[in-house]
Amino acid sequence: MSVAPTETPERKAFYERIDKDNLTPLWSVLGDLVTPEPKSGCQAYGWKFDKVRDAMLEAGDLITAKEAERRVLIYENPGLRGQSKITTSLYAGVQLVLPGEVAPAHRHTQSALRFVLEGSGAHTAVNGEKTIMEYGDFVITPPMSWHDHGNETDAPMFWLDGLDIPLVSMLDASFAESLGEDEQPITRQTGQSYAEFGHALMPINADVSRTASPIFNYPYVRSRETLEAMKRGSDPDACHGWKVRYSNPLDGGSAMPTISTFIQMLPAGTTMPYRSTDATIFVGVEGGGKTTISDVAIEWGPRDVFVVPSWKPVVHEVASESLLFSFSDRVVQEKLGLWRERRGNV
Ligand code: 1HN
Repeated sequence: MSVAPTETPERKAFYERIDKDNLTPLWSVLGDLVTPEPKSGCQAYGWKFDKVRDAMLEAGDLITAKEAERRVLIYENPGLRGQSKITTSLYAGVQLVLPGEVAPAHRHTQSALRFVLEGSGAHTAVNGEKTIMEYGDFVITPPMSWHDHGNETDAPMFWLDGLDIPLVSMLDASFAESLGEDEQPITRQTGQSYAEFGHALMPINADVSRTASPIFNYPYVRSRETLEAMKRGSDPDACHGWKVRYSNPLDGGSAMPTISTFIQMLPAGTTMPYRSTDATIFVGVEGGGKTTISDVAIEWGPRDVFVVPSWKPVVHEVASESLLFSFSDRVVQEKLGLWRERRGNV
């Protein structure tokens, strides 16, 4: 759009006069409001897990999971400091639950995802059912579902949390409450949701109008099997390798209403440049390599997190087969008719 018109003394006097009545001229701000391309404070950036892990263990000495409610260190985008955002629309953090600890039951309108980074066998409970978490598992807590976490193992458990907090704040739609108990009552068998909905079957009376997936733990062993089968049966996509999205078996849509989630296997080599309007958070799962986002190169390995802003071209380069989990607000943009992508160097 055009540059702002010059400020004459008469115009300036006028702006100051109307300012008192909370009015402002569009022609002074239009260029910043409606840009020819996405323009964001969000920056390309990466966090090494080893460093985050050390800080988390220090936090473990300073505060209990119960006192903190959630013992989390927030990944703050360097271009959005002080806002608890990893991208303009999404929040991410690393959570630590030590042996014997509980993170007490609560619920909120924000959707949350967990992606397990370290440990084996701790649990999360969602809407009356427990699930045991393993490395690479992807777990969801849909809007307003009760959730609490516990670690009955003898090792610390770390996972990445992704939430739509900035999106919900923008809409002024935050509601939250505590249950008042550490753990919610368990009314379903562990693994029941996956057994009922995870095999292309579902109970005949299932409520298919739910906006989030009835599966709340997508186990890594299954995701990996799918990617291995795709690798055996098809050529990799030039931009993405073999890539799948986590879907809601009720309607084929996104597992959560506001956050899209993906896992991909990259063959050894370099991907074709790719850009899309959904700023994306990536998590290394296996292997590792270098991802170049415009002119910023980020080295990553398992458990490392990096962020790609909207509409910045991305190239992944891996020496051997590597896996990446990722999430973004793509589902929201698609529903609003805003999502765009571009393949190749154009
Ligand atoms: C939350 O409920 C969890 O349940 C983690 O583990 C992080 C950050 C902000 C608000 C709620 C959790 C959160 C959160």
